[in-house]
Amino acid sequence: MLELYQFELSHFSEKVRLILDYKGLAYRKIEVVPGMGQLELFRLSGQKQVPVLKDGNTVIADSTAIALYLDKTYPDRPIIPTNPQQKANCLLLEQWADNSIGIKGRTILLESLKSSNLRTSILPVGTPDILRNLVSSIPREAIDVLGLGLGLTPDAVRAAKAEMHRSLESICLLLSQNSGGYLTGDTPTLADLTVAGLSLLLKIPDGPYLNIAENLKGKGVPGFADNPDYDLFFTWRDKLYADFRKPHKPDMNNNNPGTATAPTIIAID
Ligand SMILES: N[C@@H](CCC(=O)N[C@@H](CS)C(=O)NCC(=O)O)C(=O)O
Repeated sequence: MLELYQFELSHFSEKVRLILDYKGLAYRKIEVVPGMGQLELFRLSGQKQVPVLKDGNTVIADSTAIALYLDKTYPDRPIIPTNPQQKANCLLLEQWADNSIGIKGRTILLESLKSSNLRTSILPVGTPDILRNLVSSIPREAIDVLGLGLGLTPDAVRAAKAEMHRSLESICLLLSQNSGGYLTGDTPTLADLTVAGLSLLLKIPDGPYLNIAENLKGKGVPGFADNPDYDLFFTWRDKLYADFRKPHKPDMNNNNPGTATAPTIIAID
């Protein structure tokens, strides 16, 4: 069976889970423990980021590479259009969404991580106490310094939020103009699945899709999740989930070292 090395609350992992579900491919989730688990991931894939897909002896890192591999290897329910114009639009939108919604979304989330509660709550359940305590004991000032070191300046956060607003406005315009119901036509493509999956942390889908606390479902980043200007987008996204995303199934046999059986909650209000 396909194996997905992931973080449950990673939006790039969610992009791949949505693609796997859309294509009707069964897979097993392997929750990577931040830090220790990523060393194993490095040994497996030569890099330390999730998602990583393992298909027999084939190991693929990076959500775009995984998407292209899946579409080539499992061509049923294709996600790359054959029509040249639709294909170009699809690939451009996917690349744009990775860099815009994916990367700016992370900046916006990182800013929220300044609260110690939120910082520890996004760690997977299997995270050793020593690491959990270490993360929670980092003072807010140190996070600010770290944040500045990572380019998380107030200006960078403001710019990320402004870009996210422009991105969502553009997506709403595209959706309102496209009678086919999807970004490039009348069936979902890699563009739709990417945009929908990467919006995970802006507003957590309200449904049985993720292994998280019930009270977090439907919650998200204020100013985005509760903004009526984006109702069209989130209604579209939630319909895509209802139509194609499969419910989370607990894996009773997850006993991989360096991995967690389930992620813990994320406290976004
Ligand atoms: N370009 C990569 C980005 C993946 C990525 O940013 N993954 C994040 C989680 S959403 C990660 O693994 N972060 C941990 C780290 O960088 O150490 C992709 O498309 O898969």
